[in-house]
Amino acid sequence: MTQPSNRVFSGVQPTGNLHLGNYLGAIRKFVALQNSHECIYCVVDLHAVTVWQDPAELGKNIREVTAAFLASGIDPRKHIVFNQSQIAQHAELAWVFNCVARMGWLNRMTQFKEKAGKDKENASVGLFSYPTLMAADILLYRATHVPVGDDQKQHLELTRDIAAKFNNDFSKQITAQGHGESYFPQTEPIIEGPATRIMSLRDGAKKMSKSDPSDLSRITLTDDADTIAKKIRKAKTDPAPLPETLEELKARPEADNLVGIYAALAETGKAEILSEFAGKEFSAFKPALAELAVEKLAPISAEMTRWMDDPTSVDAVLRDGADRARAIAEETMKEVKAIIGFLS
Ligand code: AQP
Repeated sequence: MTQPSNRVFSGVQPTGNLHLGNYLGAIRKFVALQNSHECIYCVVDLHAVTVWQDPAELGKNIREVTAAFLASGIDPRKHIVFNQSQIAQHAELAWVFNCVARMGWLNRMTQFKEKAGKDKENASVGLFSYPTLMAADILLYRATHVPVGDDQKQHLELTRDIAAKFNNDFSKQITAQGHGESYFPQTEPIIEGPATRIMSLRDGAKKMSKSDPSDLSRITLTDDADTIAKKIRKAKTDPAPLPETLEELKARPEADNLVGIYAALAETGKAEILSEFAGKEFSAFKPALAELAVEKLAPISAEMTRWMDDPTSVDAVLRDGADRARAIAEETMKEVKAIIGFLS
């Protein structure tokens, strides 16, 4: 199989509470990339079970992420949408990468430290090796680009390190088997714009996250207009009016976050938002932000509900996507096994 020149891969975990950070930091970028790239978008359910998932909820959450993809404008006929556990090769390649990656590399991963917290001994082995599975997701399709939020930067660097070590360890076989100098590409992350790290509405120092115990910390894609307005009204801010400059804004994390959300929703920059709102109180800014958020999210939410009410169609999209993803995955794994020296 020849190395594709513009293939995008990315994923979202079906862990419930899909939020504005997931949308602005990832899903909206997925949509935009469809015009210029061949895209593969995955509901990463194998990643989800690295922490406990209620079996009675998991299926619904898988469909919800799929519904969010479709409602946001991802076209499953032109591109591929599927859930990870349907393709056994993700876990198979992850095993190979567990043998390529070094313990020291994984020990440096900050997301594991944050998620495992103080109780490291009790974290699953899967949570520790999460980044090698993520590398397998991406490299199984030899993707050239991965749109993600800022929190995934370190995992993308590890993916590049794993690809480089595999290419180096097996360089003779890779060349001899006609793949040129390297088999896996050096995948480029796409992390840009004002929404690479949306922060909690309750704490400007914490990332907006699905697992935050406070529902007021995030706007979810299924919140109705009143809930969105309430959450923005209650968002933590400081008493000063909005500043004139980006420099001043930087020193005020909660204000910076709300201006960043406004800019991302309006598809412009923070400077443009400040030029409109500098000197105004939050009592004027927050209703304008709520109105914009509702305008942008309500159509997505309505479309998500439509898909969620039709699980048979969602499942058909996932099955069709899996069939097309599997064809690529099988080919890659066949070549990887030959490179390693396994008998077929
Ligand atoms: N706050 C965020 N701002 C911008 N982008 C974000 N992403 C997540 N949070 C933000 C991006 O969304 C994509 C999907 O994320 P995920 O579902 O794979 O897992 P995550 O990063 O662990 O998401 P959460 O919401 O923060 O969940 P928990 O609470 O479990 O940690 C990724 O591209 C991610 O960068």
